[in-house]
Amino acid sequence: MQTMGDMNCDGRHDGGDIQGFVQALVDTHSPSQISTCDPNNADTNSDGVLDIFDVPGFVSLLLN
Ligand SMILES: [Ca+2]
Ligand SMILES: [Ca+2]
Repeated sequence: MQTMGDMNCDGRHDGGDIQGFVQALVDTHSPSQISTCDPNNADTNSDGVLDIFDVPGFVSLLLN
């Protein structure tokens, strides 16, 4: 199962993941408050950093 980009670990990429994704990017120093999922799932370009450059990959996962 693809977990990258699945911010709430429900096995799907949809609007429900957006909040967790945004939170992972803006607050990289504390665990997500809305999910027990790994915040590093937001690292869609797998460079080890959660930042703006992960947005295109996340959007792509949502659309596919
Ligand atoms: Ca999800
Ligand atoms: Ca990244």
